[in-house]
Amino acid sequence: MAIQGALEPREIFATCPHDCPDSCAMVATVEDGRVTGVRGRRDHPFTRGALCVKVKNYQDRVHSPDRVLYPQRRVGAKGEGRFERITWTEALAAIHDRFRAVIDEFGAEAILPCSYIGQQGFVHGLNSGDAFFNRLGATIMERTLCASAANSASVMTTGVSAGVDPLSFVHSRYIVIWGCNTISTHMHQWPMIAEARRAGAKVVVVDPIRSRTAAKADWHVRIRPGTDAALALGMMNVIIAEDLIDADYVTDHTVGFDELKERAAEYPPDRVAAITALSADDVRRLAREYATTQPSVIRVGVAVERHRNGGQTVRALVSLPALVGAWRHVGGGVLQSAARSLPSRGDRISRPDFIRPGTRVVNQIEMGSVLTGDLDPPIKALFVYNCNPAVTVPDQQAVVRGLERDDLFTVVSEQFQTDTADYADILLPASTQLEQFELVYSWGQFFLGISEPAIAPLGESVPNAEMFRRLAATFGFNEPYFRRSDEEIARDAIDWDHPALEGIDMKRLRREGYARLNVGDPDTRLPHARGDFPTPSGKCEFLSSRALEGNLVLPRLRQGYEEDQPAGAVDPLPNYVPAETDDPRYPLALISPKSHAFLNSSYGNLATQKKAAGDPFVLMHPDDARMRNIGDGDRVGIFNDLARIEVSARVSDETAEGVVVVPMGYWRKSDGVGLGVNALNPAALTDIGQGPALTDTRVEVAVLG
Ligand SMILES: Nc1nc2c(c(=O)[nH]1)N[C@H]1C(S)=C(S)[C@@H](COP(=O)(O)OP(=O)(O)OC[C@H]3O[C@@H](n4cnc5c(=O)[nH]c(N)nc54)[C@H](O)[C@@H]3O)O[C@H]1N2
Ligand SMILES: Nc1nc2c(c(=O)[nH]1)N[C@H]1C(S)=C(S)[C@@H](COP(=O)(O)OP(=O)(O)OC[C@H]3O[C@@H](n4cnc5c(=O)[nH]c(N)nc54)[C@H](O)[C@@H]3O)O[C@H]1N2
Ligand SMILES: [Mo]
Repeated sequence: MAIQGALEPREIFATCPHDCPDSCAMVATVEDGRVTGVRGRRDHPFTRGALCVKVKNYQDRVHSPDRVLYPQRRVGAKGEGRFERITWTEALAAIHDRFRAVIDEFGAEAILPCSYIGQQGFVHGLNSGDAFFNRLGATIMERTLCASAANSASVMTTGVSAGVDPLSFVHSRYIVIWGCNTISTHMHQWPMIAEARRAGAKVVVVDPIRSRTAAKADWHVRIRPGTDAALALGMMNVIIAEDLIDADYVTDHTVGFDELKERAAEYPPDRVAAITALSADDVRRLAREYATTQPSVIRVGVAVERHRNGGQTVRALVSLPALVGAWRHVGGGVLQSAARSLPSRGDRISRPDFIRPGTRVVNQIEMGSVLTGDLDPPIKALFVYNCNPAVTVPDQQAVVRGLERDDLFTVVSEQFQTDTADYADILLPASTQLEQFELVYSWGQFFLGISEPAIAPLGESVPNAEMFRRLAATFGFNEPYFRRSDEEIARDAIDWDHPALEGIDMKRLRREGYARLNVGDPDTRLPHARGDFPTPSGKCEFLSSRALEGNLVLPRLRQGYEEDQPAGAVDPLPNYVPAETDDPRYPLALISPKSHAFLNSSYGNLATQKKAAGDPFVLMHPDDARMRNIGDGDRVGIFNDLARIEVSARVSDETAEGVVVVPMGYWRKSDGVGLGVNALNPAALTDIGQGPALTDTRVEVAVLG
């Protein structure tokens, strides 16, 4: 345990549990069994002591009077959210009996687990229930709500590489923040960018809106949503035509340059300008500056992968550094997901060996149709933990129709009574990070963090791992595997013998709270100066052998299940495919980025963050508003064929003409109309990685009369 004196108040090491690239090192102060405060650890080289607006009063989340603290059983109608308290024994028995009845009548595949990264740890996170559900024989849910398109696309191109260390950004001289709102969504990266800038770096933000980050950039490249691949291919066109490539690097460390050159030739600046709403001069300028100002680095945000062409977009972006030899320099290259630095042992977490051959796989984005369509066998039982699909999954009305089904038995494990929890038949109480032991990875930096329980779980809440231990025992899964303690699970989760973990063990983590992985010194680290791309060819694959051979799927997101795709299903070269969105009734592009004060839908119910976020709104350009007689503050309806939602208009040139913005995360029950922005987003999938294609959504907006 951390700085643990015998006397209160005690200080306990924790790591922020949220699905965020930063994974902050924190200290919690405890007095009389209560968490009295949290603060960031100043000594952490990446997070440096600052906590964001979401987490800096984390004690209020822990001790909120709205916590779900006891098992409960539904008493009202589905969705009414009325429950009565029961015991854990009763809850487990109810789940067991109903699951068994479903299995007897429909088979185990009629049971569907649904989780995401409400908790970003190895012990209680995304995969904490996999072994249980694999053993049960349940349908596998492909969990692709976030970065699966980009992860698959990156792995296809540069391999299982973590890319540039965010701390190395201080050495970068040209920083392209591409579809990422750093200041809101991973603010701890900003000080490194600011330091680089003081040393002369130029900061470019590619974003359709003047986000908090774009407002601070040297150059805001205001691109039309969903057209980033065309811009990247246009940059390649210019870089190749003007001979700005690093010819030696390309020859020695890449595959498929000739083919890429042909593809890029299809994207001259004039054509790209017409697609992206930028000028041809801007395309040329970005290409020249990016290629010639070294070290240049690209920070890829999730927004660029959020459309049907999202995977290929990321392929194009992560190909750029190899073309110009950016990888030769410290602080040169690309950062998409740092998590690939960590040698995790997915096989020991998810136990894919428990999966019965041929088990059905469904996709989380399509949850609405999965729950309402005619599957054989149908889904008769649903188990939700670590996620809030009633808010975060597209085609919200279909999801809700599914959850409303009287014949669907739904279990929800939650800290709060979310919009999803309202539909539970059995609601189970989940503990928070300060009530449990956890080992936390990061997808934005190279540190591993630990959390010690600062207080005992409140009420009868339990950490996820304990919930699954209880469930496994109830179902008679007697393998010792299902009895592992939290610490044993943490030990199993990583390959501690891997060179990245040299000198790091649990003892040290418990003593120090965090440890930097052995991935090299950020001031000298050069992951791909000599190629060494962990791809099948060992090179940066402009022409993807995985696409040619058909092996694109990331197993971790599928309960360990791996499936090959047919060769030829995916274009082996980065490409741009326009969204088919020319319905004249819906001329406005809708994007739904993260809220500054919420963490996805988490905190959407807590006073401090709700106040900071304000009421739900749509941001629209003054010209678009004028054409529709919409004034600032007017109540408006936003609609398309899927749904209609009502919010207030915020008229501002922060957004581009033709682009409307409704930040995500507001709860249905608190947004005044019962529908959120995901009601307008169809359950469309990306070209690679089966992620959500949210950015192709088109809508119309009208003032409410
Ligand atoms: N405050 C806060 N922080 C968070 C989260 C949160 O909900 N709130 N969520 C966490 C999670 S799970 C994630 S995945 C990360 C994501 O963090 P980011 O990668 O920053 O993702 P977004 O906020 O979705 O989008 C970033 C920017 O991309 C822009 N954008 C939208 N469409 C396009 C497009 O087609 N092209 C380009 N170039 N730009 C586009 C948006 O206007 C937005 O400013 O943040 C994490 N951190
Ligand atoms: N329109 C639109 N939709 C989006 C996005 C977008 O940008 N726009 N972003 C997408 C992205 S990037 C992501 S990552 C997803 C996120 O989607 P979700 O994973 O559904 O994220 P949250 O809304 O944060 O819900 C997580 C829930 O887990 C609960 N939780 C936290 N810790 C624990 C725990 O230890 N145990 C249990 N049982 N529960 C816990 C929290 O209370 C919270 O309600 O949303 C996606 N959906
Ligand atoms: Mo995410």
